[in-house]
Amino acid sequence: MTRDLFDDDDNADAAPQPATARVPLAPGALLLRGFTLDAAAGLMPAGEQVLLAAPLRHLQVPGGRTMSVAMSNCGALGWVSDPSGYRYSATDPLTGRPWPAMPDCLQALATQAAREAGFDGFSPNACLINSYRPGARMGLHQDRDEGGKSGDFSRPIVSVSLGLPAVFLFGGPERQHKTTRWPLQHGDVVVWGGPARLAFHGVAPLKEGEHAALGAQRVNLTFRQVAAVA
Ligand SMILES: [Mn+2]
Repeated sequence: MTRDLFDDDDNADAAPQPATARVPLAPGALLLRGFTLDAAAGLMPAGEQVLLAAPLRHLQVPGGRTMSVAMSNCGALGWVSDPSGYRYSATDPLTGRPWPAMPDCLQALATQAAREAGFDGFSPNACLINSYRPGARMGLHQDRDEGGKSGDFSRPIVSVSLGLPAVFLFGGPERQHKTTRWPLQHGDVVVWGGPARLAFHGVAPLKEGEHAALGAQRVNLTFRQVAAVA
């Protein structure tokens, strides 16, 4: 008997996984497997340049806890947190300078991924760079600092995974909604917008491992189009 390569009815674990695929996570949310696999080698030097000018750092959240994920930004605006709250800022509080410009290759990737997911005209002005070391995690949260005073959530979030694999948790618009778990690999991109834009999401604690290009680390680039900052 000849078995269809992608017929996984009888044993999902044994079915070969295509290198690229479109996987719906929820209405408005799409995982583009391997979307940036070919471009990944070019993205990493661009990211390294950004981090020379705006180093990774562990931010404090309101309440005083320190995040396990190290962060930086590029683009006109960067997401920052301190004991007084979360916000977007045009300057890096660590250096007092504007954030490094968003490299063209990153901007183009984000626009292409958004288009692929059905969101034309995405033009991000903020790219948050998150570095996860083994054990680092991101608790369930919504991305809602982008809407500004007008509460404009018409633009999607584009999230690029590089380095070690991680498990992405994706829920609904209320914290108590059940979450589903999605393994993310180097080169995967998740786009969520429309009815999924304010979905709660997070990342399970990163497992130990070593990635050929990035070492014991997962780097997540998330692109946002932030409404005017007050
Ligand atoms: Mn988020």
